[in-house]
Amino acid sequence: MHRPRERTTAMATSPTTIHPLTVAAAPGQPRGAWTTVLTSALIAVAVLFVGMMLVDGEFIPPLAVFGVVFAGLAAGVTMIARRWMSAVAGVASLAILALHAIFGLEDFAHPETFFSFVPTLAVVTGTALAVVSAAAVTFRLPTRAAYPAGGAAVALVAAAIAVSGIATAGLESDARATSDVSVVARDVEFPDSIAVNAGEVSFFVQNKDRFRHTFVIEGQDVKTELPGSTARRVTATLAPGTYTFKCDVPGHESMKGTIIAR
Ligand SMILES: [Cu+2]
Repeated sequence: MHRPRERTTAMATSPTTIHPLTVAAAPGQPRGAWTTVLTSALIAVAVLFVGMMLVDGEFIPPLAVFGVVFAGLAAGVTMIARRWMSAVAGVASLAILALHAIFGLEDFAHPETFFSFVPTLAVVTGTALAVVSAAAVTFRLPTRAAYPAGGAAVALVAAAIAVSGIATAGLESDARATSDVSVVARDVEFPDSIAVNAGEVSFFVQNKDRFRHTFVIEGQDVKTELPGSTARRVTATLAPGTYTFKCDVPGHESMKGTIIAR
């Protein structure tokens, strides 16, 4: 009986196991360039999440979890040099990228609030870079673009810090008039209720948080952006009755109260 010798021969004569992370090296670029960029991006995102907690000065469970997960992914990619590990890091980064793209979309329109604009942009940039480099490692793409991609990400974040820093520094709070009704936003909370005299009402809304809020009166066509650490005057004409006011920043659903106009 004829045995398929070719197959055994073929197996025996293929002794060179290609390292999973071996990719075609471009001139001047080391073979593991994408892995280096991926690891750096994962560490940067982990540091960002921990940094956001430090800036806020409090323990925020989701940020702590994300920080630990991304530090773990960075360690995993470094220690487990397998393509599946990079793929896992890529999928996790894509999830965080999607989350921030949805919840942080409005932040991009408001560079005048440094502590909303920069963290959101940095997380989106870092996770996007991680997704791209994880894909490059997983699918063994040429390393030519690795360091330029990393450099572009760093340049983008640096530009965002400069632009947002200037925009934030240039902000001024509105002046308060004696008849204004005071409303304070602090620690992602608004007061539960505000009593006002019906008619033309001027609110003096102070945002005591570093990040942005909004002041919206439902059904009254009143919506004011409240940049971090600033105050805005908002005027509305209110007939006697009750009105719901809120902040409509995604994730700030707890910032809701009632205006009672008499
Ligand atoms: Cu808010």
